[in-house]
Amino acid sequence: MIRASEDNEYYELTSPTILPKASGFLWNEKMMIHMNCRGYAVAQFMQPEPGKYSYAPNLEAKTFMQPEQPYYAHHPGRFVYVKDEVSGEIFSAPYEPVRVLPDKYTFSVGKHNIVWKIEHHELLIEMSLSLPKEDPMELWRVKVTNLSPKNRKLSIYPYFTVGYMSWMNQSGEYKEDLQGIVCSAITPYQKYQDYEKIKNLKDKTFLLADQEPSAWEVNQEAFEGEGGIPSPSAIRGEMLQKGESRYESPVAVLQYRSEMEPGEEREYRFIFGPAHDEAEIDQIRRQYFIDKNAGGQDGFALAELEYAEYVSEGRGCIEIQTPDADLDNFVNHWLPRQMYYHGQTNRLTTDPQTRNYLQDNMGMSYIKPEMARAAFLTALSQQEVSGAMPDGIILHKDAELKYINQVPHTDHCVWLPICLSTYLDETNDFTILEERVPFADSEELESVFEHITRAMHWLMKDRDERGLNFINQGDWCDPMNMVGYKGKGVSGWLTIATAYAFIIWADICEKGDRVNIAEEFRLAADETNAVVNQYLWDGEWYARGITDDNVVFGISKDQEGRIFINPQGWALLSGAADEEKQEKLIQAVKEQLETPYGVEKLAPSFTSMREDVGRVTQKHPGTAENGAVYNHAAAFYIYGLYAVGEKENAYRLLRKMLPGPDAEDILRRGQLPVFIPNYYRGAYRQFPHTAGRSSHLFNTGTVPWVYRCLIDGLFGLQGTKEGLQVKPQLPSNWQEVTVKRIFRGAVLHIDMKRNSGVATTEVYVNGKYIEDGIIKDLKSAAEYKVLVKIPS
Ligand code: CEZ
Repeated sequence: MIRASEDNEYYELTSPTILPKASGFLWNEKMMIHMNCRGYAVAQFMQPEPGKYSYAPNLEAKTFMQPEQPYYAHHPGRFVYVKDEVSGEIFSAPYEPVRVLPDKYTFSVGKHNIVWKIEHHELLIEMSLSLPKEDPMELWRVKVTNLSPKNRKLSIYPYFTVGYMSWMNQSGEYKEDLQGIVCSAITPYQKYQDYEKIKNLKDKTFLLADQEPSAWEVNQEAFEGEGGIPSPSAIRGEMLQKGESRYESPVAVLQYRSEMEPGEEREYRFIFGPAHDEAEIDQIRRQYFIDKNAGGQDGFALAELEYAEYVSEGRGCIEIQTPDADLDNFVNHWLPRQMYYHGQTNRLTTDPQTRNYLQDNMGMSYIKPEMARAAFLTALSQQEVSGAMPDGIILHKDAELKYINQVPHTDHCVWLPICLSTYLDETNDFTILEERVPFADSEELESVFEHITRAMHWLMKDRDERGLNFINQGDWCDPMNMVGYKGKGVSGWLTIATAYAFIIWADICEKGDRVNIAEEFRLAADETNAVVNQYLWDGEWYARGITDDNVVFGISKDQEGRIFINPQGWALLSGAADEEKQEKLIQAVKEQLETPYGVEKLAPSFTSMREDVGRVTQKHPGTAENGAVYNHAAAFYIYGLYAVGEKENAYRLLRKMLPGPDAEDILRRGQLPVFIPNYYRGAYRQFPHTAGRSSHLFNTGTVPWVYRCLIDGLFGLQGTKEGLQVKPQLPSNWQEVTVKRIFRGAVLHIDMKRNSGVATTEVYVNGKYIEDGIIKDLKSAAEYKVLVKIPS
């Protein structure tokens, strides 16, 4: 049903119907495409705001990427209809829209391409999608092979959705000189001031072909006729009508009629994407198609190669071999790729939420630390002199502040030291702390030290008389917007997270020779933890907050939202929870939040609006922040478990982030293990039937935290000022693992083995015993053999 390819470069699915939403995604410097196994696609490109070139059939709302997107017959897609000209039989690859179950089907998600192989009635259709590195466009290959022992008369009809482009102006036609279809539109606008912006947009959608088609159709309605999209009337005829679209929804369909001998194969190439004008399309055609025909370079193939190279730069810093092959596959191949995607694209927004931007770059610290460094400086240069961090980081001069960034959240400062600490662990680059950057409201330059210290002071001040941090209209939990909008409500989680941020900042200051500041924040952390225990401990776990009307919530007497995961995990990190409290809260989480699919964000899920908590309670129970297995929050908790040495609990939950290994679990999740989704449905105890279902949304802050869980926790290979600290926390049933760790340029081949002869973990480098388990004086480009003996 699903399997990794032999070289582990692809994940394969062998049916279009058992996991109908299974998908993969590709991205480049300007775009992203989410491709489903049945041929549906969601693509966006940046100009600089996200735009489309393949639209839904009706007016689409502009929004950020959503979980659990529904697919429907006219959903934008890329298909190939195939007609046997003799029998008249029709099917389509990869599966939609005709929905004839092929004799053989494979959907393979790779890192730099997505490939299908469909065999039906002795025809093999191979489709592949790749992207160039820079330009927003799709590179498609469609290969047809006649597997039968006789001549075949065929027509194939590559179909690319253009959809409803614009209510102001839309049209489309075939252009002989370009050998392709060009559809045109005007992005709707009303203010004359917007004309300056929209006049430069890439409002055209084009489909270029490397081979001249026999016919085409550009009018969606004419193509479908009475048969509709599963059985378009137009392909019943001998030839498509060569129609055009005049303020009618365009489509890009070509027809290739051919006779094929036994064993013969024919490959077609297509480019589909947005452009500003025909000159640009002509330029693309020359670069990708013509030069080759003229004996020059094969621009298309070169672009594919360059793209493969680009994606492969997203390598992580560990390669593992454990008793769990599925985990190995995910960690070695897909997890770094997903982190890299976040770091490179900023989730296709020009004003990422500050916490997302910082955490995405925390992940980038493992892959391209120089990019993370630059990002931290960018973020800090938008800080206010008061120490406050803005809700979004503006990355482009023409960026518009998105809706969510107009809502004041109070947590942004805590992420600064936390995310920076990973960067420092990896690089030991303390010079970043001396970098001088301006503020949003002042040109005056101050060091990064000073900036972050101000952020910590801001957190220290943005508190009520009890010493609890205000929540305003939200914290990490975006939609918790009505706890504190009157100015009084406080966030339990944020107060705890602040204590943790103080500790991290104190650690950094100490290592950066700012001992006084370190002391100040250690003290502040202790005081904060004391306040947390005084006002938020509910007896068995920590409360989530206290509302504007002084009502404590997330406690045992609540019917819904009785326990929230975030205060629990972060209390493990901040040290608020002593051993007794740790035990209690871990038990409470196990009993009330753990499910077969991971740990839920809260429980029971809210089933109706709680006006003193906010719109989080209005989300469907078990989805997103209202009680899903929200992997970002689950990852914080797992990280907390590792911080207190709870290795069995930690690994059990970590493993639940991936679908599988058994078939039942995979069916439940409905997703291939090529990314971690932002959530799996929760509300397990309320709606067991839907629990476990993947959101299929691969934008999530989860991934860098999972990586930290692996590096700092499970394998215990965290960087420190002195070197690499080896402190694994393997689950007790693992006898041996090997890890290749790339660290500050050095390559360490680490073998971790249970050994009944040792009482505590012992570390040997090239045969030499290392007293404190910290491997020092590592040389860049040098290789080391490390043996770690772990007590049985
Ligand atoms: O967005 C994420 C945010 O990008 O939700 C997280 C938050 O920490 C991230 O910064 C938790 O709230 O209703 C909403 O506005 C939601 O909050 C979504 O925007 C949410 C999506 O699920 C995307 O992951």
